[in-house]
Amino acid sequence: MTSQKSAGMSSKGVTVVLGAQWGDEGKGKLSDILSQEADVCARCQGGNNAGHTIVVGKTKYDFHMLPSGKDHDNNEDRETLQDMDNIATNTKDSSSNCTSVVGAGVVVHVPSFFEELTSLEKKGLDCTGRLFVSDRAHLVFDIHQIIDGLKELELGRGSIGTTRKGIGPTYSSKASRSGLRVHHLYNFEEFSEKFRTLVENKHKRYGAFEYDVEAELARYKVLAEKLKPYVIDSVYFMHKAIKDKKKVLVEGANALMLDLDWGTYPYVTSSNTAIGGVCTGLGIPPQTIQKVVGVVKAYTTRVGGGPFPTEQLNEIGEYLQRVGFEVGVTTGRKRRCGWLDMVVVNYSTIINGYTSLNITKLDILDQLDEIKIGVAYKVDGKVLEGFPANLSLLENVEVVYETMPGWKTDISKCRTFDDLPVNAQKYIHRIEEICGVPIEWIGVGVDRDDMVVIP
Ligand code: 2SA
Ligand code: GDP
Ligand code: MG
Repeated sequence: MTSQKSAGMSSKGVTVVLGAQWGDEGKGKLSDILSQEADVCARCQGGNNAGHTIVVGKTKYDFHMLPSGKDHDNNEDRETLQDMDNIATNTKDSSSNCTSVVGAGVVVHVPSFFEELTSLEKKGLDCTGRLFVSDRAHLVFDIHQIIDGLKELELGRGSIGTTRKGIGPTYSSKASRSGLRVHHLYNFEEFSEKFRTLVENKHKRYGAFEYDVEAELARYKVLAEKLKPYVIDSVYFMHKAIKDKKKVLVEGANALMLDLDWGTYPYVTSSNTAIGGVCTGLGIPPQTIQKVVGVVKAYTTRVGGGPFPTEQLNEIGEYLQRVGFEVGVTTGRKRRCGWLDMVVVNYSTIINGYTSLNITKLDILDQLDEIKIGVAYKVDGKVLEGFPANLSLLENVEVVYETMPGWKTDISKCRTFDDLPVNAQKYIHRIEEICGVPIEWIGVGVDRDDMVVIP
């Protein structure tokens, strides 16, 4: 294997975890592992469309809008960071704390924020004093969620298959400069006026639908006060954390192939899920980013509509769905499944510049006789150089596969590369060879500890 200094976060600057395929690669699990050495874990884009599952011993946590990196074990002896200045001056052992930041690029549905928080707290995760929300983050309202559903209905058979969490309509409001941000909540007169205009304009576009504006405003008056202790100037917070050499982890949501610009448009989400979204969503300069980890599932999944060249609409796809328990964390939809597509991983590597990879769910392939890797796309017998922008072309590519023998062995107890069966090692080597990025972690099970670490 390509040798690395040490598996973990970069010793300086910002470490970023990004999905390299269509999402659900297991970013949450890696973020959780890294958060044990992080001071700050931030989300930079997306909203509660994301679903990150973390398993620590017998406890399963589902994160949607909140960053997964929370150091779930160490709640009891933890010192809390009560305000943004403490982050800079606090010099205690960083392994006992990780503060979460919902960055400016995230879209926040405040009622869901509190629902998620309550459900995590019920599982014993105390977020007091270590969870903050940017005052620049845009607000998702129920009206955005209603419109998400209406837009999908309008699209009919060509629908995107969104999570209906209002993500697209909220980013639309942001881009058309009619959105409301967290700070607007604290001038409630201005907030109310803008909110009424927003609703009025949506009715003009989508016609009559039930929406009680005054009840919503009354609800937000209460929510605004409840949210107040969490609201910060995240630009200053992040700047100070970086300046004071805190270990900062950025947890990507969704994935490269769902990026608004680089994904399979229009079958994408509405934010920049690629590396660019880290800078625009957190207001941090690119040179602060020292390490970019690409998370790659050992096969491919996709939830929602859109082309998927290596999809297996057969017993292999069914096997991967069943054994990999490929079900949406947010919507409960079955995920579509297929072979690992290295054309996707290579494209994603070019854009995100991964410094290392985490291959996840290798254990799901344990029972297969042979395993295929998509290594190229052909059109009219010619290999394509890049990844096609045109979906009609993408839908008609012929995938060139390499076939490798399976290992037919339970790998869940493997903890070092040498523990893996030879055929599993060969599969990993081949991935590394094709994309030219060192592999630092290999997931072999759901639990935090089920990870082969390559130092
Ligand atoms: P949206 O709701 O506007 O962001 O949907 C647009 C497309 O983005 C896809 N998308 C996702 N794909 C994979 N995982 C996601 N998170 C959940 C999970 C999804 C779920 O972790 O399982 O529970 O269904 C996610 N979020 C958005 C979506 O399917 C559309 O294709
Ligand atoms: P994310 O959106 O990228 O954080 O991924 P999700 O949490 O939506 O989906 C990944 C699923 O796979 C979760 O249920 C994880 O618990 C699980 N998972 C992550 N890594 C592994 C692994 O290496 N092996 C197995 N069997 N499951 C894993
Ligand atoms: Mg997910």
